[in-house]
Amino acid sequence: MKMIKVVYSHDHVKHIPKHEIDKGKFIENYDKSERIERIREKLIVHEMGDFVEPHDFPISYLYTVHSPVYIEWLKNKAMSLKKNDEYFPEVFGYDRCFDTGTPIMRNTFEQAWLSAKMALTGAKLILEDEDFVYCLCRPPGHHANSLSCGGYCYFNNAALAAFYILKEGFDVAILDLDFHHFNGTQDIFYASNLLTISIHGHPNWAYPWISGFEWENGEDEGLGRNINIPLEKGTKIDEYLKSLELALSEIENYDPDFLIVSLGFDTHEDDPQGGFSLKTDDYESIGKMLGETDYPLLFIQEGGYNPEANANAALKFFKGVLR
Ligand code: SP5
Ligand code: ZN
Repeated sequence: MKMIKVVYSHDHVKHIPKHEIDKGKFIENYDKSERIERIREKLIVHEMGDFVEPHDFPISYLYTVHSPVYIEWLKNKAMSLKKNDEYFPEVFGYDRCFDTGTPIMRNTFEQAWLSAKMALTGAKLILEDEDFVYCLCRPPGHHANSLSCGGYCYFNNAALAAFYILKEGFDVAILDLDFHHFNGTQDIFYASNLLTISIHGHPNWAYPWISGFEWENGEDEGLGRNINIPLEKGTKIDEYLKSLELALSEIENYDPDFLIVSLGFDTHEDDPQGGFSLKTDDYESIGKMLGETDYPLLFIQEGGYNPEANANAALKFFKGVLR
């Protein structure tokens, strides 16, 4: 069996958001370390992962994507907290956050930066001639935009990787397969020529509700360079693969040097946050379709909230990719 390079740091387990507020009530936070740990164990047992630690990078890389106002706000807010504090940002204007699922703890800045470094390391490796690299990022990134956190995300890992690749003089596109619309990634590149595509639950019935509609096509230089493919509740693999085929044909027209795939297994039928009906075996066909493209692929982990389903889906997915 071929192996996939996996960027992973065990220190992600120190990111422990305890709660989130759902419909006005405190519930347990869904971003648990098990959702990554089960994937890691599965890849080890099946001898599919060649694991590497994230490298160190200057903190200045954060400023390629995020505004100094936001970076300073997050850093100062985190530093002001005590050991077991969990701060829920004010969503309406005062704080730099757009939902109630994204608490800040004393080490949040550090943990989000660690996750970002995994993505930057992946970008570095893919530029150094790897065909496929998988970054086991946690916390996830695709809901965070230049100015705010949200949806368990603090720094946009995929966008940071994209800027790293651009800076080296190469073209890149971003395809987002997390169940949720990539509102942060869309925002960051909305007026940019860089192609961004997302397949997700329709905002009429799925988080983040206010974005992800088909008519959000980009603006200025980026007009036509953002493509949203919102799908119905209970979407099954046939419909999903049709959408993926459409996305990949757009990417082929654009013809980037590299493709970043924001990967979330919350599209699985057993995911507690999703609403699609993809089965474990389906991920092999999804992986295969991606593996057959001509581009080096950089996979960035986003969501997926059923640890067991994540692990099973990831195994099938990478079997498909490596075929
Ligand atoms: C990275 C990522 O996947 N973030 C997703 C954040 C979604 N949070 C939504 C919370 C509100 C919906 N709660 C639905 C619970 C269904 N049991
Ligand atoms: Zn998601």
